[in-house]
Amino acid sequence: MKRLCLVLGDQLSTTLSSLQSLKPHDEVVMAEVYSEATYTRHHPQKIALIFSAMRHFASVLKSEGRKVHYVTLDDPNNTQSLPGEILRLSEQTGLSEWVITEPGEWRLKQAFMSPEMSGEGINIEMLEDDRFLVDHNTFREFLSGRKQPRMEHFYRRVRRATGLLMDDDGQPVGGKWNYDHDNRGKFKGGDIPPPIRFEIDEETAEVIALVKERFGDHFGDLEQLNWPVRREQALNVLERFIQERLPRFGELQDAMVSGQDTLFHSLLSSSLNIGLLNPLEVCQAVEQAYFSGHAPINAVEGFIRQIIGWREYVRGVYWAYMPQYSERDTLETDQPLPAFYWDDGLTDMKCVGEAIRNTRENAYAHHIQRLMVTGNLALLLGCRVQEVCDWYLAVYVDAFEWVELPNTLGMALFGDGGIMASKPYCSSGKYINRMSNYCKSCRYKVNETVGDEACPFNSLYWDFLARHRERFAQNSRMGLTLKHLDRMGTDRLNEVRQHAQNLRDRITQTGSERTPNSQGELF
Ligand code: FAD
Ligand code: DLZ
Ligand code: SF4
Repeated sequence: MKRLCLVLGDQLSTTLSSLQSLKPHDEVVMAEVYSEATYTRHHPQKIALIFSAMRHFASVLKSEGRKVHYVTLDDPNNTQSLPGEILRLSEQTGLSEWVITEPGEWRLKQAFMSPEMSGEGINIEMLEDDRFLVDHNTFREFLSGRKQPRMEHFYRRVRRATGLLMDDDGQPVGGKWNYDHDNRGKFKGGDIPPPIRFEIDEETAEVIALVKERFGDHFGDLEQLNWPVRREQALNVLERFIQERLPRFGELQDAMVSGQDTLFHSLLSSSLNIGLLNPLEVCQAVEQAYFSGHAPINAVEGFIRQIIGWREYVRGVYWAYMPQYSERDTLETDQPLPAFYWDDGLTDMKCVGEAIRNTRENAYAHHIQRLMVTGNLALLLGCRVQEVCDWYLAVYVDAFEWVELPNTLGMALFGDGGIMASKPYCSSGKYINRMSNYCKSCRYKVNETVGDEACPFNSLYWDFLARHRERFAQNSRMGLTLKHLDRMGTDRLNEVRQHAQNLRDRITQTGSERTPNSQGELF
């Protein structure tokens, strides 16, 4: 019997399980729909990337002889939702048998498996997404019986299972599983290779115009689109990363530098997440750079750990704990996300302004900007978890809920109470000063805690610890930090907490941490 196969905007791999299962006469459906483009207010570059990559992928399938029903956003018959398009295309073609690779997000899986579909006589076979290295059952088996799951244990299993960076005798190459200790350098100079700039082809230019017209009011610039929309471009980014950036990737993985938005990072997340590249092929290419002597072990191991460790781990956590996971809020947050998250012009904090500018201009910020600048600040302020998660889902080109949610709710906000992180990733301005050159050109003084010139991270950090003292006292990894807090003394702590409270009030009332001048003006 002839079947239809729905391919989603982040399933652009010819090796996709659903595509592999098709017979020559089966047909493919791809649809640009408003409901996906607006379920959160995605950055315009993200929408343009997905639409352009979808259009290019449809051309690839057609060139291979596959019949593709491609529904554009402005098709007058478009129902503007994916379930709606399943029903419409079924009626149009007279076909009711569908095959879909499991979507990356829980909400969409629910929508496809809903009784409404079967009630309409639609039969959907859902296949596993085998572009990931670890399936749901294997991850649940890893979790079972563990009170405190740890990424490191999981990572070693995946190393063994894939054989990546493993000796013939089953030992890790170089003798150690993890070289993170060598990966905490500050940038002290040297050339930083610029990212590749892609030429905009006709297809992409058309999409950019469409997105500007329909979604131009979303946060984010769309002057350029430098994210790969075709597999060949993604392979090009991979090759350039290995040649130019990988050797220093490890050492400078956590560094931050003013005006340097990408440093030695790979810029591969969007290509991996929408399916232009496969994680195993990426890791094997990077592993080869170690064996050929091109890149050191700390860089190669550090990179491979991000992909077969963190990336697979967050996906496992997402599917093991959803849908309850998205409701978690261990630290009982109640503050609004500051207005400057949507407008970098509203803050004088250099580190925050840089991260948000990068986000606006490129739909990108590297990991430490996401975790230790914007994530850390939202954590210290006590911003409402759901609001913060929605921001991260909207603003990054690589954001899909399966990867964004555990990283934001779990890793950055400690909202899951310790599944993703054994202790909160919280810090004062000291950490940012150690890892960056931001503080040198910031209007705030990183060594001051109270007063108009004090770095806001400092008072907020101590206030955060004091606010959650009782809870953190249960966590053995927080012992030293709490000792520092206790050493502060009550009077000083009260003064610091009052300063933090004033800051929080000002941010809520004015959208900025700036102190108004004598005329009450902020800017
Ligand atoms: P590199 O630094 O070059 O790292 C290489 C690859 O490792 C990345 O491409 C990515 O595929 C993988 N990786 C690294 N860290 C992680 C991680 N923690 N989780 C999953 N994969 C990882 N990543 C996303 O892909 N989508 C998101 O929506 C996303 N949201 C995040 C939100 C927060 C609050 C934080 C702290 C991290 C988030 N990350 C997310 C993880 C990470 O920041 C990005 O994957 C990375 O910055 C992408 O840039 P890159 O490709 O240059 O990465
Ligand atoms: C992110 C996205 C956007 C913006 N638009 C579409 C679309 O029009 N059609 C489509 O099939 N997929 C789109 N996507 C990707 C989906 O949102 C993604 O497949 C789900 O979030 C599951 O990960
Ligand atoms: Fe950020 Fe504080 Fe440093 Fe300014 S002084 S850049 S606010 S850490």
